[in-house]
Amino acid sequence: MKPAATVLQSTHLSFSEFAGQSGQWKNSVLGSLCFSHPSQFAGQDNFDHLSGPPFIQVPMSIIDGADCCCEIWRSQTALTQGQRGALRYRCDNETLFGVMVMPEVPAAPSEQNQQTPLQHATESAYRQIFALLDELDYPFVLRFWNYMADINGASHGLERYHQFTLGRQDAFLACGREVIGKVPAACALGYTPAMAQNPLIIAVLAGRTAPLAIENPRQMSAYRYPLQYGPRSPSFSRASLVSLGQDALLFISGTASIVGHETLHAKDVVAQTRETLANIKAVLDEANRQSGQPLFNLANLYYRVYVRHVADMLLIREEMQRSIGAEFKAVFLQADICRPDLLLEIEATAGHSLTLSGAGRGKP
Ligand code: 3EB
Repeated sequence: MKPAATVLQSTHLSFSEFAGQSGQWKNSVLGSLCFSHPSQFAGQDNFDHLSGPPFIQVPMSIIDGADCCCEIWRSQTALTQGQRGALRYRCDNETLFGVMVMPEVPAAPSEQNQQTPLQHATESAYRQIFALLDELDYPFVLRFWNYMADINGASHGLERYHQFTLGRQDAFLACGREVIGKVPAACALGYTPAMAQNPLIIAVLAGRTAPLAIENPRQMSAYRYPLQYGPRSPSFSRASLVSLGQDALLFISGTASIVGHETLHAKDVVAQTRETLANIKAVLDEANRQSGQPLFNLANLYYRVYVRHVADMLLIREEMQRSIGAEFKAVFLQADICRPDLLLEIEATAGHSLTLSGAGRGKP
């Protein structure tokens, strides 16, 4: 039998359950992502932003799975923490979790080479993250999470998501990172401008053992997307398969109704859901093939579903039940997807070490 103790665990709790944990429990937290309508973050000041575990607050409303807005990564071993500018992190011997909140401010005149504020914020954030990973020797990114305001908007003649992919790839190249092949799993979503500064919000999980970058045979690799999707191809893989101790963790990137490089089923949310799940299934098959064991299936994933139109949620959930089975663990959030014709995007995590508290139904 596998020992119960694991290196890295993920737990899903409500914000108040999280805040109410003991100091000792919080000391074991590497970092977390909390999703909530901005008004719900108010009054959560009992959370010590400076000395507590690094976490990001993503201003997206929960549509379903309401008790489960925080994804919390914990470690079994001793942690250290630190800060470099706006980048906060905690790490154990194997993994580092970092968070960064970057306001969009125009580039200083001296360094201004016609970068838009979002492009500049993105390149700067990614350069700082890579510098920290190099300095502390966590060379391999397992997963990036990216959230920005108004992702479908445009300025300076460029869609904002494309400004982001431009700044991101420039930072990858400047920091000697590969932009083809061995690229990290990621997601990139939009939130409704809600806060004073509407910053770019990034979380990163990095490690010391190279993950396997998984691609999807049904989809063109995103890093090979043609120019019509922006001046730079997005630097992410479809999933990363990570070995930590005896555990296998799978991070499935944001996945949508894209086959080849084209969006399918514009305006048909049920068909987009079915296609998205077919893509996730293909990624799982690929992960199982590459790990040589049937470790992963649709029923043992933890899903985060980003829904453009709140009213579509029930149809999406019904279609997920048809494809996965009646029982699955998911949180549904309202978010904007990077292509205007995409109505949803689904990401998922799987791993033997995952502690899943049932999409909010169970207590920790
Ligand atoms: C897609 O497949 C949908 O730019 O980091 C999914 C996951 C998407 C990650 C990213 C974008 C990103 O192209 C969009």
